Amino acid sequence: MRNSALTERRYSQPAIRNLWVAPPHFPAKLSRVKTLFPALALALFAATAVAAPAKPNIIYILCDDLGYGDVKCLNPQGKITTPHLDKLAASGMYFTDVHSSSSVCSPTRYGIMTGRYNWRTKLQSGVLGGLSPRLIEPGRLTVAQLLKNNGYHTAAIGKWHLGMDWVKKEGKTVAELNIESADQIHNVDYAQPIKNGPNAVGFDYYYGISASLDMVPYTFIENDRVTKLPTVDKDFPLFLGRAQGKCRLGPAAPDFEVEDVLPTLTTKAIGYVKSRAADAKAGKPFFLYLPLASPHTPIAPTKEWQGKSGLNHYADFVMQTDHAIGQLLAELDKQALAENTLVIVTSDNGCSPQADFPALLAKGHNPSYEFRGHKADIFDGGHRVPFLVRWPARVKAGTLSQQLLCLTDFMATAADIAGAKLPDTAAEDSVSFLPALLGTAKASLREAVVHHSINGSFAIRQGNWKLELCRDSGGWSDPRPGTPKATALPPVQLFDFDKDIGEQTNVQDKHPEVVARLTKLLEKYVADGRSTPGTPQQNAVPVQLVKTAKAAPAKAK
Ligand SMILES: [Ca+2]
Repeated sequence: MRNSALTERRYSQPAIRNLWVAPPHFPAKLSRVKTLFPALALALFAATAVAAPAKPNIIYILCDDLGYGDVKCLNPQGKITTPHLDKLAASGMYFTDVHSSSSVCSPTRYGIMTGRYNWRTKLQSGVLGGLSPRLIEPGRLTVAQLLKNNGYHTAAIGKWHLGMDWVKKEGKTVAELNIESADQIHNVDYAQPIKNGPNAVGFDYYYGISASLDMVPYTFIENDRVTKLPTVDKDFPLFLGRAQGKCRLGPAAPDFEVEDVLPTLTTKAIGYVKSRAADAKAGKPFFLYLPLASPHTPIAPTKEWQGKSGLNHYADFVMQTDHAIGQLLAELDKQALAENTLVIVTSDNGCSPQADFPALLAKGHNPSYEFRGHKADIFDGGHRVPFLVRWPARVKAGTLSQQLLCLTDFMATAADIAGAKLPDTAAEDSVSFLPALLGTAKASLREAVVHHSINGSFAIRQGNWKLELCRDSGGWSDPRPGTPKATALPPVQLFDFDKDIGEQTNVQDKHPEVVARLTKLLEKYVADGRSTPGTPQQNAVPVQLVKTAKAAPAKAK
C-alpha cells in the first residue's frame, strides 16, 4: 500500500532536490518546530558554508535490524510509537532513500567504517561470527582513524561484528569468514588480550560485545579485554517467552543476561558524552559510534517494556531502543552540546523475519513499510533503512531529503565536515552528503548505489531503475534462491520505481537497454575497485557478479 505522504516522489527527475518542507505526516506539534536561525543568519551561513565555526561532535547510532517501517515518522500507518526518533527527525532532516551496503550485519558495518563497498573484501557472502578475526584490512583508513587524525576523540560502544583477533588455544582454529561452529566455541583463550579490535582501527575507547547478541561469547569487552571471563555455557531464547528457538549455546560470563545489554550500552554512551563534555566545549570534539545490538535477536525487552506496544515483544524492543536513544539525546541537552553535535540514527539492514511479520501484519504494522522483502534480501526491504539526522547548527529543522545514498557515504561526509582530504586508497565508494544536509545539493549526489544480499547477489539502483542480477530474493524471502520456483524465473530482475516501488513487476524484457547500461556500470565499478573519481584500486578477491543459485544460509544473522 502506497503512503499518501510519499506518493508524490518520483525518481526519474534528473535533479532530486532536497525538499525544504515540514513532512505532512509529522504530528502537528512537531511539524511546527521552529527553525533555530532567522533567515538572515541562514543566508550568512550559506555564504560561509565551508568554514564552519567549529567541528561538530558526531554521534552515529546504528540500530540492529530496525525496519524502515518501524519508525513512526517514516511510516504513518505503523503501529509502533517512536517519540524520540520522531522528535529527532522533526528537529533535523530525515531521508527516504538511504541503503545499507548489504542486507546483513558485518558487511554493512565494514561499509560504514571504511566507506568502501563490503563486496570488495574477502567476505563475499554471509556474516562473521563472534570469534572471527578482523575483517578490516591492516593499513586501511577508517572513518574513526580519519576523525582521530583530525582532532577528534573517538569511541565505539556496542556491537562490533567486524572481527577481532582472539588468542586461540594451541592447535585450535575458528571460522574466519562465517559463524564459528559449535565445536569451535571453546577454542579461544578468553583470558588473553584481544588484538586488532576497534582500538586498532582508530577508536580511542571501546566497550561492547564482539558480534550479534545471539553469538558467543556472552560477555562485555572493554578495549582489548573481556570484562568478565566467560566461565559458564549459556543460551537465551531468540524471542522472549518462546520455548522454541535459542541463541547459540556457548561461553558466557556467569552474570551476563541479554536484557541488560541495551541499558548497559546506553549508560556507557551517556557516561562517555558526560566525560567528553568539557573537552568538547574546549575545542576537542568527539566521535561516538554507537552500534546498538537491538532490536536484533535475542528479542529481549526489559520487564518495564514488555507489553508496552500491544503488538509483540519485537515492537516492545523497538520502543525500548527508541527510549534509549532518547536518554542519550537528553544527556546531550543536559551537557549543552546538542547545538553543534551531528546525530545520525540508522539501521544496518532491514527488519528480520524473527520479528514475526505475520503477527505484526495482522495488527496492521509492516516493518518493511511499502518495500518488498526483509533482512537478507536483495529487495529494498533488505537494505532501505531509516536515516535520521539532527545537527541544529547546520541542518534546518523539519526537512526531508530524497537523495539516493548508501551508508558507505558517512566517511566522505565526515572528511568533508572535518576538512580532511581522503587519499585515493580510502573510501572508494563514499560520496559526501554534506550538501544534502546543508540544503545546497541541486542534483542527485550519487551516480548510482550498489546493493548486496546475504548470498552475495548484486543489484544496482540509478534514478527510478533498479536492476537485480539474480532471479530470486538473494536472501530469505520468496522466491528463495535455489528453489524450483526461483529457477523458472528470468535470470535478472528490473523494476521501475516510478511505477512499482514494491518490486512486483519485472520489466527486464521490456527495457533491455536499461539492463545493459546498468550491468555495464556495475561491471565498471567492480573493475575499477571504486565507484568514485580517483585512481583505480584492487578488490581483495575476484568479484563474481552473477551468483549461481546458491541457497542463502538459513541461520546466519
Ligand atoms: Ca543487523
